[in-house]
This record gives sequence, C-alpha cells and structure tokens, in this order.
Amino acid sequence: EFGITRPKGYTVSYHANPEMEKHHFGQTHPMKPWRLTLTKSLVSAYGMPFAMDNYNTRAATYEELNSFHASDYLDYLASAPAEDMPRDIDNPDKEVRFNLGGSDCPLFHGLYDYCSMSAGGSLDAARKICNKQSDIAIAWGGGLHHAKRSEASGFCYINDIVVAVLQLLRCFPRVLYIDIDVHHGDGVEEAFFSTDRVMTVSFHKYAPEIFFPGTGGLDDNGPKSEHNPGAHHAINVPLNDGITDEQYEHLFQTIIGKINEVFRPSAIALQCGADSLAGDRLGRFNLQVQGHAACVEFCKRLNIPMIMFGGGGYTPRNVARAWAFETSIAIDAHKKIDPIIPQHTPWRERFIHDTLFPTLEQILGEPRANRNTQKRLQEIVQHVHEQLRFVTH
Ligand code: VJV
Ligand code: CA
Ligand code: ZN
Repeated sequence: EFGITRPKGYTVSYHANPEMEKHHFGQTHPMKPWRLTLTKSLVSAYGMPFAMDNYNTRAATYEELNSFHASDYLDYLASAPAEDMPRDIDNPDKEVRFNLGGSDCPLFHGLYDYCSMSAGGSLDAARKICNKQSDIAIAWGGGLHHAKRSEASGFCYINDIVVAVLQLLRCFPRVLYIDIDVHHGDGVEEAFFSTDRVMTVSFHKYAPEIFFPGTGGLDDNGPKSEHNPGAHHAINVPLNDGITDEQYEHLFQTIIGKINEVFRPSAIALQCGADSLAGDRLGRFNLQVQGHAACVEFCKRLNIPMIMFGGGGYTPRNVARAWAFETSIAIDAHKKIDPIIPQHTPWRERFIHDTLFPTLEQILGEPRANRNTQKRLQEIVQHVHEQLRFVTH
C-alpha cells in the first residue's frame, strides 16, 4: 500500500515480544513498557514489517544473564516477591537489597520475565549480527544502560546492552557503543572500563547532584591506572538544558565521525533513548524527531553492522514517533514515509497531533531555554579530539 519494500543489499531484523509490553512498573511510574506497543502500532500501520525479518523475542536464560550479572543478584531478582507499594518514600528504613524495591526500581509482578525478555531480544539481535543474518537488528525493548553487575539502577535491572555487546565481542574485534539517551550510560561504560575492544560514547544532560545519575563528566574517560588498556576508551559529552537539533547533530557527526576514523569499529551498538526529545517527561533537551533520527541515519551511513536499542523515553507518543521513524531509516524507507500518521493506526488519537514531526511549538507551547553555548560545545569537541590521540591499534 505504501510501497515499502525490503532494502536492497542488506537485511534488517526487528525483535519484539508483546508479552513484555504488558508489564507495569506501577500506576504513575514514568517507565511505561506500553510505549513499545504504540511504537509497533505505528511501524505496522506504515507497512514496515514487510521490509524486515520479524522475530518474536524469547526470554534470555539464567546462564546468558550470568555472562554479566552476579549469581546472587540474579537469584534474588528471580525470587524477590512483588510489592504493591514502592518503599523508599513511604518507608525509608526498610532494607533495600541490590537497590531493588525502591521507587525507581520497584519489585513488580513478572519482573524477572520482563527483564529476561528485554535481554533476550537484545541478545537475539546480537546473534543475528554475529552470524551475518542481519546487518541492522532492532531491539526497542532493550537499552537499559544503568544496570550494574550486582545492582539495579534507574529503572534498569538487567543490562541487556552489556550482555549483547559481550556476544558481539565473540565475533568482532572492536565494538563502538553510542548512547543518545538524555541520561549518562554509566552501566555500560563501567562494564567495559578495562578493555580497549569497546569504546563507549554517551551524550547526556550533565548536572551532578541535580540530574541522574550524576556521572559522565567531560574528564571521565576511563580509569587511568597504569596498565589499563581501557583508559581513554570512555568518551562523555556532557550537555546542558535545551540543546537544539542543529547543535546536537553537528556535535554528534563531528565526534562520531572522528571516532569512526580512529577506533575503526567492526560493529556498532546504538542506544536510542528517546528521553532526549523535546517534551519528554524526564528529559531537558529541545530535540525533535528529525534531530534524534539524524544520529541514527549518520550511524547507518557508516555501513557497519549495527544493533539499535531502545532505552529511556517517557512521553510515549513521542517515543513511538521517534522509534518508528528510526525503523524506517533502518530499512531505507524514510523518504517514502507520509508524515501524516495513517488513518488506520491503532490508538491514533493518542498522538494528539496527526503528524510524525510535530513542531516545537506543538510539543512544548514554548521551547525550553537553550543553555548550551557554542564556545562550550567547541571545548567539548577539542577535549574529545585530545582523548582520541591516545587511541591506537
Ligand atoms: O533521580 C533519581 C533518583 C532519586 C531517588 C528516587 N526518586 C523517586 C527520584 C530521585 C535519586 N532517579 C532518576 C532515574 C532516572 C532513570 C532513567 C533511565 C533511563 O532513561 O536512562 C534508561 C531507561 C529519576 N528521575 C525521575 C525519576 N527517577 C522518577 C521516578 C519515579 C517517579 C517520578 C520520577 C518513580 C515512581 C514514581 N514517580 C511514581
Ligand atoms: Ca546518553
Ligand atoms: Zn534516560
């Protein structure tokens, strides 16, 4: 109907599981797995599944999760009883193990299934890339970048990205991890602190004490201990409120273009957190779908096998817009896509505006003040270039 066909010369796979989307973190918790249903409904309404290999995500096994996570943490995660009330606000004295059961990381019904399905999708995506059955693999249910080996953090329990990158490292010498979520990708950065086979790059709002998680300053480039091969392989791009498409795209292309030349990755893991969009319930930037998606398009043009993960995103209609449009970029259909959301899209009224590309005025009323000066952005580029002088192989 929309003339969307398979891309020529390469294969895209889409990994999802409708069961995952039925889980709830709690009534007013910002993380809504349902945004994945809204994304899928747009992707399908545009006819995109015809252009991809579609896989129903399985749950990752205990052994697979154990490739990164500690056994005692996984055992507790699998057995901890669900709680109907998060504790840390109402009952701050109660013991919280592994940071589980507070208001950020509540113990909800089916938690272990939800986590293992998220990781299963990301791991399947990595396997398809490894065995060359896919050139781009999409796992919007993954991207949970804050989880640590033995700790939940910031709505993330299992670090599906680390599990997937460990799989990629079995078949590729070097993996570039890129994170455009508004938060710092601390869990992934820390997991690969001591290897030069993974370079991590996160763009994020940075304001320690005020904005989660508080790490990811410009000088945070991996521990500079004497014989750490991972030194200089963590790149951080700390930003202020209100950054625009134009500034972000320029920064992204300059930095990722340079990293591609120097590090020469054999695979890319791209975390596409959509909380960096304007109007996000937790985010602070002024990015539009076009600017966010331009980052995905730039990565795709590098012609390197790639996994696209989800991540944050707390205004579901905008998350669905971005991830559906980015899916169309993956299959090279973005120029054919009608910006008017198809009439037959389920939950079409939830989008409020009938376009994939609402203006900043439509999203926000009035835009958030931009606190990023050109001078500061230049300093960031300068610092990154200096770090990259240490990177050789
Ligand atoms: O800022 C924090 C930590 C606190 C303690 C817990 N209170 C609720 C908030 C302050 C220091 N946490 C952040 C976590 C952000 C995680 C982002 C995850 C991702 O996008 O990077 C990847 C998926 C935070 N910011 C906002 C909230 N938590 C928040 C949590 C809630 C909430 C409202 C805001 C939890 C429950 C409810 N409302 C009902
Ligand atoms: Ca980020
Ligand atoms: Zn986030």
